[in-house]
Amino acid sequence: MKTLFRNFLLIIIACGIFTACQDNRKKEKKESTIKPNIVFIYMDDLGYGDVSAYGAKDIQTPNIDKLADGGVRFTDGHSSSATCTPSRYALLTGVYPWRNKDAKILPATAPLLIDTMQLTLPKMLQEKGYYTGIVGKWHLGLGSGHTNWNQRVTPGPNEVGFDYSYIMAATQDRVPTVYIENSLVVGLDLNDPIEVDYVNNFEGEPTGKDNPELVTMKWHHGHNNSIVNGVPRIGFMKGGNSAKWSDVDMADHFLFKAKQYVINHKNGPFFLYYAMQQPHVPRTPHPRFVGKTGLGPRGDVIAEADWCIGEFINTLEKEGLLENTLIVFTSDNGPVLNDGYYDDAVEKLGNHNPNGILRGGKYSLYEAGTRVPFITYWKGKIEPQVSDALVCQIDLLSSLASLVGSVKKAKDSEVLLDVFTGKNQQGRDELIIEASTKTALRKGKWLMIPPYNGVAKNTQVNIELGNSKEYQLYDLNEDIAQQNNLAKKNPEKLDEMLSVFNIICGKK
Ligand code: NG6
Ligand code: CA
Repeated sequence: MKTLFRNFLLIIIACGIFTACQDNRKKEKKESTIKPNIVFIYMDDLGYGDVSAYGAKDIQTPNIDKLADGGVRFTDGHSSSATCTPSRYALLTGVYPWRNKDAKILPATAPLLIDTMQLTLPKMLQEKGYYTGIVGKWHLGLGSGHTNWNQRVTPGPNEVGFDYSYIMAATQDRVPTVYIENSLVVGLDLNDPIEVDYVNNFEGEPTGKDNPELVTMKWHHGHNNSIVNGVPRIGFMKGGNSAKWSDVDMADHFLFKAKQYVINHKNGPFFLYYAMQQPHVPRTPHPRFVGKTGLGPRGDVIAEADWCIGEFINTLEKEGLLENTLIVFTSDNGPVLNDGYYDDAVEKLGNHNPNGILRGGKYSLYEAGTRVPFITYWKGKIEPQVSDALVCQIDLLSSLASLVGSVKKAKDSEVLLDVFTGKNQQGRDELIIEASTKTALRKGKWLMIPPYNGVAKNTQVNIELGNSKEYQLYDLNEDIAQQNNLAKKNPEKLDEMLSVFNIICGKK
């Protein structure tokens, strides 16, 4: 009798546990159905004025415009820095790049910049059940300092939160000019090992400097080391011939990988960081885009990128994913014309202004350095609108955490989910912007740049950097082009800005 009773009890307990498990699984399933896929379409050096939805007349970007017209088009959206590595560091970690002394434009041989123990956006999403991937430009360092490109190149994206990675190590103008999939160089023949050096050339290897007869794209400044596909690069490389990418096919190649990723993970939820290489130098449009815009290769690669974005969105649509995918479109920093090659970007510019109405450009503390096209799109969920809210890419980590039910918050990343989804337009109160480790404060519509040594203008790239011996204070409401320095006329405002700046940046 006793045993019968005990068995009966055991059965009841087992049933209880089984039902609880079922309930939990149901809950998880229910929870996962409200988690949208998340895609970042991240451009390289695309300017505020380079998109027709932002006023460009001589370049048409119909596919980006569709996102802008159907989502939130931010007029005051910023990257965290006016150059790539620091900007991407902040995007993925939610930490201001000036807090990390190594967050500068990196050679491909630099060690991984993100601490593998650090919170990252993809790690946060992984914890919430997302499959996470990156396709495209990395430029955040790889390995521990002595990279052997013929073995696993690690740690890298897979160690900081990406389940899948298909990347170029640094930039299109830096060696090694190969793709790396989940830490292995794609198509490498170990009988022809890759060697990379950013200081010394390998004996007998031609360079842009010494062998101008071998180049098909002429260098203007820098970019005179190893020649690959007729393009002289930054850094020296030897071997790895079978693994070298084809520059003109790069856009199609990354697009194919991005589409494949979506199709493979369509049961989601997935996160994809689609980090496109355009319109960074060297600008190498596929032949079918050559001459499309009349603005030379820079215009043509923007048209090419826009086409890729259209194709990518078609894939989401075909797979029935568009209503369940939040897309963030933006750029890592502002525009530059001559960034080291003679490629007609200056000569064929015509009336196009990559900055739009803004002053400065890539490398600059003026507005065009970090104010970039910034769009959020989620079909059926985001009400189309133009938003003047001040937002920064650094805010995506904490904001998306709140979207997917994560309690994670990164140091400098504000929760602005309602702003990103167009439910309100109350953005940040203040933001520290950065250019080559120099910082400035945005507060409300005011911008304050403290005095900095250094040239006012980088004449090689023909961009004003924001350096001045004087304080600079601009009222962006009245003076978006930053023509009237009000520092002397409005000392109270300057003092107020300075004290906030000192508190945030921890300086006296
Ligand atoms: C600079 C390069 C520039 C570009 C930039 C990185 C020279 C003279 N200039 O050092 O061409 O590669 O680094 O651009 O080498 S970024 O968008 O990745 O920050
Ligand atoms: Ca860039």
